[in-house]
Amino acid sequence: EGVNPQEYTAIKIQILEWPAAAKATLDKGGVDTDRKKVSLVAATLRPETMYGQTCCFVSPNITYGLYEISPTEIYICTARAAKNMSFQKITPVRGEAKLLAEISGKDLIGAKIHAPLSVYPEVRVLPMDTILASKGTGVVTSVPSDSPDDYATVVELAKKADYYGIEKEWASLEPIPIIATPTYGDLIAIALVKEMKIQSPKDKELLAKAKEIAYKDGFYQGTMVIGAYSGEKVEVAKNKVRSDLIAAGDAFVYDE
Ligand code: A2H
Repeated sequence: EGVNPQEYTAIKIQILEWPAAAKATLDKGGVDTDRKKVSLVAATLRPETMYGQTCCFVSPNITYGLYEISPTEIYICTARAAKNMSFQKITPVRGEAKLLAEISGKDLIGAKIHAPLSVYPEVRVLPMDTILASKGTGVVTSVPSDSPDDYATVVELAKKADYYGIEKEWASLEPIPIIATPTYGDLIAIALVKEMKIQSPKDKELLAKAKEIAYKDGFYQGTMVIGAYSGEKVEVAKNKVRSDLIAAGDAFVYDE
């Protein structure tokens, strides 16, 4: 963990339909999720891009927990994130996060989910090998229009769908223009991946560079081209979109 505190927006991505493997694990653990809202919690630095979510990534190599947040609500994230949340007034009891069940990221793949603000009302959980268990919640929502990492990952998944055990269509939703910048147009991540000839999610150094450019250009030069603040500068719109998500109960502040 770094010395710089990071303030994330935690996005609640509701599970609409469990894959068979996940269902089996929950049944075995005696966890009844029928009348409860269960959400994957994705940590993001770019709440203003949530209109463009096309899937949600988990790591097939991470074990996630289902944590009871209230009698009617359950969050899915890493144990480390749940512990942090318990000291941020997110769980009912300070310092405690009640674990209901553990589930492998692998078993969550294919879950049908609802990502708040996304123009796609239903998307899927897909695998991302580069997720770090030591950062955020271990869950990353995918915005391929604005995140080079996300774009490189969905391209790879669509290309090798069988290998990853997914349906190609799940990784093939069109990226949505969210932000326009003078230099890179309205799909900055795709422009950068092409310009820098990034071939796969394993091109770490190039992706780090692309990420840096996309982040700065989007924030300082970008104008929203979708949503309630279309036409406004990203610098201004970012916090408005974030506040709206929080007010709607679709997100909360998560620090680490
Ligand atoms: B961002 P920082 Cl559109 N492992 O959200 C790997 N990546 C993670 C992660 C983890 N455990 N937890 C969060 N992230 C991603 C949106 C986005 C993001 C866009 C553009 C850039 C971008 C949609 N994905 O991040 O290391 C999440 O992806 C580039 C900075 O804490 C989160 O924000 O600085 C960001 O990395 C947090 O990265």
